[in-house]
Amino acid sequence: MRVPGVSAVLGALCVWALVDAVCPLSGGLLFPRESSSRELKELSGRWDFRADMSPNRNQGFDKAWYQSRLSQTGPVIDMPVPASYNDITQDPALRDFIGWVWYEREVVVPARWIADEGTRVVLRVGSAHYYSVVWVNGVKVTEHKGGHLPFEAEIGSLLRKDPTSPCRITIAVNNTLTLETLPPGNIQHMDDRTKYPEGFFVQNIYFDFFNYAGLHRPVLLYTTPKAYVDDITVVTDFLDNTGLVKYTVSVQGASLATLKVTLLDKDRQCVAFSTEPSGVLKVVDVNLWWPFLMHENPGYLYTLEVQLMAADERSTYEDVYSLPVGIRTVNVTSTKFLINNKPFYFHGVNKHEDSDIRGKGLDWPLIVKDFNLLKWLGANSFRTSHYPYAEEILQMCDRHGIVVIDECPGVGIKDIRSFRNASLNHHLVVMDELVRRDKNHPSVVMWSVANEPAAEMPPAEFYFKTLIKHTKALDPTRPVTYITDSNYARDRGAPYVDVICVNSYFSWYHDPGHLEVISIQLNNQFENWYGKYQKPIIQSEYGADAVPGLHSDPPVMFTEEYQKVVLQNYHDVFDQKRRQYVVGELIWNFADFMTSQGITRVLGNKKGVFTRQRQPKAAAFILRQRYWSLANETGRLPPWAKYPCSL
Ligand code: GCB
Repeated sequence: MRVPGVSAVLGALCVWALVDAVCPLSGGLLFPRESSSRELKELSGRWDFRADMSPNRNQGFDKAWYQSRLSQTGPVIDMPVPASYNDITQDPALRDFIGWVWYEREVVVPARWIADEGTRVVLRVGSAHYYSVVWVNGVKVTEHKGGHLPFEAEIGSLLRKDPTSPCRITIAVNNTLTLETLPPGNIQHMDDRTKYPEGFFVQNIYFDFFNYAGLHRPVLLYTTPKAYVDDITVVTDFLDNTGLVKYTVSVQGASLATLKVTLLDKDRQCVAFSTEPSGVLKVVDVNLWWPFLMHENPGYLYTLEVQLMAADERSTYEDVYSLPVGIRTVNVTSTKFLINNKPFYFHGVNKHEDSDIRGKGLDWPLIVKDFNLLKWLGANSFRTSHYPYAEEILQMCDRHGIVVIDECPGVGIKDIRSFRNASLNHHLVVMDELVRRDKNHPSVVMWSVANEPAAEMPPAEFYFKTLIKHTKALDPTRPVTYITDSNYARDRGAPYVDVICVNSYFSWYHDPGHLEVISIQLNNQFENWYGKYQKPIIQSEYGADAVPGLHSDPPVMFTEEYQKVVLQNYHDVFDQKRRQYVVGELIWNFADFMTSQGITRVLGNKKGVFTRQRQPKAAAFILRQRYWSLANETGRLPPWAKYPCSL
């Protein structure tokens, strides 16, 4: 009895390996938006659900659970979507479940979508962790490898085959992590019957957050006409007062099409127009996209409205898609990170998609609360540690001018076997998917291809050289990095990154309890890295755990005072080095978050400056004071945001 269906998982892996090999990304994956030509139907809410608890976790496939209603093949429970399934019930077996779970929902599809042969009906899954297989009315329509990124399938032609049957969507999701997944993991079977019950196994992971699973982001149906705008790519620049929007539109479903490409300002006034599928739009008296606290009018967005007209022998088609566009540039020198040619200093946070009950499930109240807290803190940036966040969150960043380092799920690449070609090939595909999804967000200023890999291992050099080169080829306009915690002298990928991002936990993981070492060690850290590479440096993580409500003076580890003093000691060094080549500081972490159980984690990681419920610890006030004074020094604040005297 081998759990969780290792053969099934491996079988699935072979299929995916094949898909990866034969299907390089084709086409776009524009965020689904309603328009005069596109309709949208959200499938959020209650779904039927069953975890496959069979010993090999493969019963669902053996018994073809997708062929009939899930409730006909066994018991089902209610499961909200979007949400992780782990914390929804009282069952520890479901919280810690590894293997396939099954979701099902029957949907009423508007009759006109089916009747009109000129309409494409697309089923989109915002993210499902980790492997997914999707069926509609028992017919497999797609599969996808990897959480945190969307995937979709056109299902209109299938629905039209039997317009009388309802649209039953079945999604099987498997959260098993292997040495070749991103993030990597490893299933370990414990065969010593004197210690473990039969079938006992654990999922080893090499990252510090709970491996939440399920349908994490909205599942929805949307329509486009048969001839449609498939993808848009914009790259922006400016010269004096003139903004330049270089764009490319790709069209599917029509060999001949006419286009109208209109750039509208905030008041919906046309500022530039073209009828070409690609070109450069010029914007006189441009309003640039500026980060929060760097300008009195941050996050200025134009709208690129693309209108397509096409015809075939049967019909005419019109499609309209609107894309928000921020005009800005990003450049890196040996000492500076420049946005719109002005030095930008990251004073921000690392986050997680994580909260009570819903786990990693998208939740609008939480998103808006977090943005309010970011602004309260005076944060101008965050890193999407350690995986791509929901597109809805990036849209908020675009709107509010919050700058983003966009990270792929390459966290915990620690085992030398995870540097092999199979892993690298998958990592390249994930970067393809990430850049395809996020390339048009002005808030995204840098790609991070990994967090704390074992960069000192010999194969790391080829791995990161290839990965970074690939990412730069996908997007030559943004710098690329990965986050390191290795020794400057032995890090094999650092020669290839544009910005050095270093994590360190002096007086915590090293010399615990010795606050007096921070200044020397941090200073040396910076001098060593800069001395060797002459690239700008971001302190991409630093911090200390604080259990809210624990106090001690003099400070002792795990108290709010200790966390506060760690921060202050780091800040003193940042203040010296930011005048030279340090271009940012990102606290670990914005909020406490759940991890797997372990002897160093008390109901999760407590390095948040906010609790998991988003209440401030003492450190939050220290950070707030600092960030607002940094903003006063380096930015141009709107009158309403002047350094509040109440601080
Ligand atoms: C790190 C990791 C992060 C952990 C953090 C910690 O270096 O990048 O994922 O949560 O340290 O608190 O240990």
